[in-house]
Amino acid sequence: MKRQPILVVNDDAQVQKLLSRALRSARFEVVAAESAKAALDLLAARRFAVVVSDHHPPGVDGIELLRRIRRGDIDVPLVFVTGPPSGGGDGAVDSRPVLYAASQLDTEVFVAAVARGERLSRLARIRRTLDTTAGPPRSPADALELTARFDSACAKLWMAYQPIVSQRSGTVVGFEALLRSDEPSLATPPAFLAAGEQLGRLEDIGRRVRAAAAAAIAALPANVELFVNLHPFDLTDAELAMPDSPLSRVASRVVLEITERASLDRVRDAKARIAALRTLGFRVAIDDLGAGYAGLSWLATVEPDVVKIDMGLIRGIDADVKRQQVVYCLIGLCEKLDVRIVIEGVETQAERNTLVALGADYLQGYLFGRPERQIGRALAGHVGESGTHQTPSLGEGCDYEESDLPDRLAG
Ligand code: G
Ligand code: MN
Repeated sequence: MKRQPILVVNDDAQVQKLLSRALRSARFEVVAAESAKAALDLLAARRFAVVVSDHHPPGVDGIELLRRIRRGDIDVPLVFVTGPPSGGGDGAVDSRPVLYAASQLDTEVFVAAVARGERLSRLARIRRTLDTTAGPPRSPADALELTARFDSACAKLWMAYQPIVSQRSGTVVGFEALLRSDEPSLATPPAFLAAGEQLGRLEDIGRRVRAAAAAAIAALPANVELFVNLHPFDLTDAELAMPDSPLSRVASRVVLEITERASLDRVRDAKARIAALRTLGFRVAIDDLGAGYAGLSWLATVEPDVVKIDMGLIRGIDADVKRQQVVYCLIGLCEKLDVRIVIEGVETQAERNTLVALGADYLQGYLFGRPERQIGRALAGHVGESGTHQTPSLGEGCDYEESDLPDRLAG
């Protein structure tokens, strides 16, 4: 693991020099900041192993500095350097063993505290990498830490938008809004959602996602739908079903995707809640069909308007007769049930051609467009003035090769 530098915050040039020299002679790389603001700017730009500060850095008090540092980096240990009278020892000053008080007069104690801080910093990073648990936080300190990371992830939440393209009409018919966060410790949607579930704060995510999605609809032509992912527990949030919530006001343009990955069975009255959403004008999709358990029984429980087929069934479908048979039957089943079908994760032209040959129309995947932060940019890249899909490699409408299909499926 690459060694990270120590950030020393002190406005007294004399003390700054003393501390930096002590650390450098112990082979630490040191970066100096003369104010709390300068320190926070540096912390926003890169990671440090340890932050060294006195109790009263200029601008803010030490605890406030700590609070602001924790917003950006929950792990970095802080060594508080105290004045002469209280010095000595490196005792922890809060419930997490990451805070140290060390006297600036005793460089040996000071350097030892920073060295311990650096070891804790490494351990915390290793733990973060390994920590995939989804149970409730193990201790109040863990809960505090997870809360801080979760708050940071919420503050840095944004949505990416990926086009869904009709092969028959050659137009973009919709976009899926996908959750993203710039909080490094909860960077993937599953990690972010697992933290929300652990803390009982999934509705914080759901409300932000829906507000962002509602705002994004303004950028879309009237005939383009927005697909918004719901966690099954979002169904229990009263805000979702309120007629005057931001998303409900544009419900007729929204398809709510419910993923089967998390269990809908744990939601009481799920069927009635979904029916209430339909009354508001929302359409409802089953997401990732084919990826989890209980997939097909959901067709009866949810009675979806749309089914989205998981990309696991699609990968390499052009060379896999079994996958072709499964998808062919699913397309037929959805036709019978009068359910629209969207196929996810189409990456290659060969997959696309095979799917079109099997009768698929609405496709989504990297072949047509990656999730993009700017929905306008995604539109500009894929839809011309007239709303026509412009990806040149697609060819015209439904012009697939019969040879893309194995004999027993063709005709
Ligand atoms: O579970 P859900 O279908 O909502 O998740 C969609 C995820 O799949 C998104 O995170 C998106 O970035 C990713 N994705 C979208 N298109 C493709 C694709 O063509 N290939 C792969 N591997 N991933 C994709
Ligand atoms: Mn989805």
